[in-house]
Amino acid sequence: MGSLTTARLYGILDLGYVRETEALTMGRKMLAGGVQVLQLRAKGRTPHEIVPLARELAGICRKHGVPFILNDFPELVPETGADGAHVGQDDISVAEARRLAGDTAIIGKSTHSLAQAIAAQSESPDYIGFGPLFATPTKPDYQPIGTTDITTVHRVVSLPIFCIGGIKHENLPAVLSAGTERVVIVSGILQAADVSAYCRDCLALLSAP
Ligand code: 3NM
Repeated sequence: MGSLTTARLYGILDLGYVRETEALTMGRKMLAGGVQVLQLRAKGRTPHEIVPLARELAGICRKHGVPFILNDFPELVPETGADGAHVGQDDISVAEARRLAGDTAIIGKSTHSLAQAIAAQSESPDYIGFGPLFATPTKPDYQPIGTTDITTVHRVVSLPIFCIGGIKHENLPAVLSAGTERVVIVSGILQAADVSAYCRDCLALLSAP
């Protein structure tokens, strides 16, 4: 399986943007484009709705050697074959998520400030999200934190840090210049005219020396 420690492009398949019937096709396009981590985000859906789709996505991701992460629902990790789960600030602890998901599961945690990122480190997640950098319709109620703390967060937090929120191909060079190597992109990917090409173009920027 690909490793989180080398992953630079993390794509989220958010059912707020993609119809359930299109989700597998979209997942395949994202993987063909080279996303190195894939998350299923299905806010408001029940486990009953999530499990069949998650199982299929887990199988496709496994073939590509890409870690597959469920947003929330760590308890569904064992039965879906997902590689892990992502929890938010208001969700259960990393330890509790790990207990539900299994010892070898990848557990990620959202952080929305430098202070939260530092606090999250003591919970030992496998990675953190850091954002939203910019205002985003995908998470409209969150205050953007900008890019000024990116250098500091990388200095003080020794976990893989994925910047998130309002990141697109257009502003990726500026985000990278602010001091990160890893990003999560949601609407930029899902609304692209050619999803795979968009992912490849982002990866080209992310992999540039
Ligand atoms: N989490 P887009 S921002 C799902 O800051 C999510 O924790 C965030 O979507 C956080 O790439 C975000 O469309 C939305 O802006 C990112």
